[in-house]
Amino acid sequence: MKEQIEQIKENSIKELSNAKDLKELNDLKVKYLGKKGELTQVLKTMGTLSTEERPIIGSLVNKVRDELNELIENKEKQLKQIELNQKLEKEKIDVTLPASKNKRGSKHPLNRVIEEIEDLFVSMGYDVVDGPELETDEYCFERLNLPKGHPARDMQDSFYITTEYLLRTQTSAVQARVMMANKEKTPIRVIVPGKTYRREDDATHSHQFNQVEGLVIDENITLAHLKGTLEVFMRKLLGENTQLRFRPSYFPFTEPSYEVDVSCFKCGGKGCNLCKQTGWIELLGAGMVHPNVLKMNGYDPEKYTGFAFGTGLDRLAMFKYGITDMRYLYRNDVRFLTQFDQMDT
Ligand code: FA5
Repeated sequence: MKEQIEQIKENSIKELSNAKDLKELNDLKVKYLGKKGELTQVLKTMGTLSTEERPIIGSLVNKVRDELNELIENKEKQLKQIELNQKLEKEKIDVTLPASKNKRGSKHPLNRVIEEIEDLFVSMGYDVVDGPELETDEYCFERLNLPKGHPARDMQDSFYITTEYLLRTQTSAVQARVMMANKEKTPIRVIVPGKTYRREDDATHSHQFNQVEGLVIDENITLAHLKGTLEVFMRKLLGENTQLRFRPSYFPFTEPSYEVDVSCFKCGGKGCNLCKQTGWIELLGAGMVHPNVLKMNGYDPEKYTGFAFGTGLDRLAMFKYGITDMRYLYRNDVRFLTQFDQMDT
């Protein structure tokens, strides 16, 4: 039996030393020391031995078992270290590699312009107000001095939903809403950025576009206030050297009315392809609120005066960022939209 134990010891030491991984080591542990393992089987036959042999063989089996346990423990440590090294080797991080780029969204050029305008006017004490895009004929036209059948209605080709409801053609509709909501309360100082709709579609006209409206009503408001306000507005947006030119025009809701041009910010007024060699770019409609409009919407025109202006935000964004076709603004092409991250003023 002694030889048998020595043989088991020899075999197991050889096999354990050659174990290549933890799984193999564990299988060998079971093979030799497990419940049905070879060494355990030897212990079970102890009953057949004489009383003299029993303690000798017993202590020999225990010694071998202790030796094997120690061997397994050491081998286990060694294999674990090897596994860890292999893992570390595989997961090695090259800190010199360039970092992968985070894809960030970018602000739409129209929103950039709207936010810039809002910040400016809020800093001058204006409120930013909103109105419905599905508007009534009453607010879009009638309360702005444009009764049914008025020829000036043809200036804006409209999307009517019913005979009474249409998609608003101008943010001026909100002028009447603000006046009706405040009735004689002054001062009114609001801007209204928002979507507007007309039956038009080409490189410089879109069926859906954006306007920003401005309205101020108080006692003693004059054309000088309008001029000063538009100067601040345009210079902030387009550059300190921007000049303004007021040309007489016609809007049913203002009297007098003006088209307001700004000096071309590309050539500084000398003439270039952007301003079609004129040196000027038409950007705004404006004027003093028509007395009829004041009266119709709850303000005494003998006591109050006001000014209003409106401009197309799409065109403003196009000029500011050098965009050649308005339809780019609505195609949501990420390559187009991300360009403006670097261009902020
Ligand atoms: C108006 O809409 C007036 N409500 C502006 C106004 C307000 C005048 C307050 C007086 C007092 P107009 O139709 O010119 O005016 O449009 C104003 C601007 O909207 C235009 O200068 C242009 O920049 C923009 N616009 C008009 N139609 C389109 C369109 N189809 N696509 C893109 N922009 C447009």
